[in-house]
Amino acid sequence: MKKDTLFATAATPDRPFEFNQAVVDVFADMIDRSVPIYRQTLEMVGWLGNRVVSDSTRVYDLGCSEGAALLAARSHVNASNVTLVGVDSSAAMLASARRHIDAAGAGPAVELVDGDIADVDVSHASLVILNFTLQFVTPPRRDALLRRIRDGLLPGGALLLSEKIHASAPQVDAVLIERHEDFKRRNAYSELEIARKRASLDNVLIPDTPAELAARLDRAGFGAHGVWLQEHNFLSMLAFR
Ligand code: GEK
Repeated sequence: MKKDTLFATAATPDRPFEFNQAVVDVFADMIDRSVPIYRQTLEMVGWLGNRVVSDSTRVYDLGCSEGAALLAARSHVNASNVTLVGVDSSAAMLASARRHIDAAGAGPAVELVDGDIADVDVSHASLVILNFTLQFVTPPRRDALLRRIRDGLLPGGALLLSEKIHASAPQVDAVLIERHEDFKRRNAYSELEIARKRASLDNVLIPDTPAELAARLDRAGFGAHGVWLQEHNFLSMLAFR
C-alpha cells in the first residue's frame, strides 16, 4: 500500500480535492488514516451482505472507489443470482476497482458503472451502500437521490449510509474536529498535511448534521433508521425500507 504524502510538501499546488490518479495511487492508505470508522463500516457491509441480501436481487455501492465495500459484501453473500453494481464518477477509481475485483476471483457478478450517483437508476435492491459519498453530492440533490434509493429497495432492504458530519452546536463541533485532527496526528499526518487537506475539501465535501441526515431519510420514506456507529465527526446509519 503506497503511503499518502499528497499534501506533505508545499510543492503540490493548492486546489479543490479531486479523485484523480494521484489520489487513487494512495487511496487505501489515505482513507484508512483519515476516516476513523472506515474499517468498521466495511465489516458491517460484510455482515449485511450475509444477513440482508436475498436471492435474485441487486447490491449497489454508490461511490464505490476501489471497490472495497463491494468486495466486502460480495465475499459474504450466500444468496444466489445476486448482481453487485458499483458506481463512481472517477475513471481512475473504477479502473482500480476492476483490478481488485478481477484479483478477488470467483463470486457473484459485479458491474461497474462510470457515472454520477445522483443520476443512477436503482432497482430490485436488497442492499444499497453509500459509504462516505453522499457528502460529495451537492446538498440540493441529496433528497432526490435518497428517495430513488428508497424506491429501488425491496421491502426489508437496507441502506448503509456513512458520512462525515458536523455538529449543530459550534462548541461540540469544535471538539469533534479537534478529536478527528488528533486521530490524523496519531496516524502520522503533519500539521501542514492536515491543514492543506482541510482547505482542499472545503466546498467539495459538505457535511450534514446528524439531524439533517435523519430528516432526509424521513423525507425519502425510509420506515426505520438509526445510527449504529459514530466516532468523532464520522457517523454511520442504517435505514430500512
Ligand atoms: C469505500 N465508498 O471505499 N457520483 C459518483 N461518484 C462520486 C460522486 C458522484 N457524484 N461524488 C464522489 N464520488 C468508498 C469510499 S470515497 C470517500 C468512497 C472519501 C466518488 C469519488 O470518485 C470517490 O471514489 C468516492 O465517491 C468517495 O467504501 O474519499 O472520503
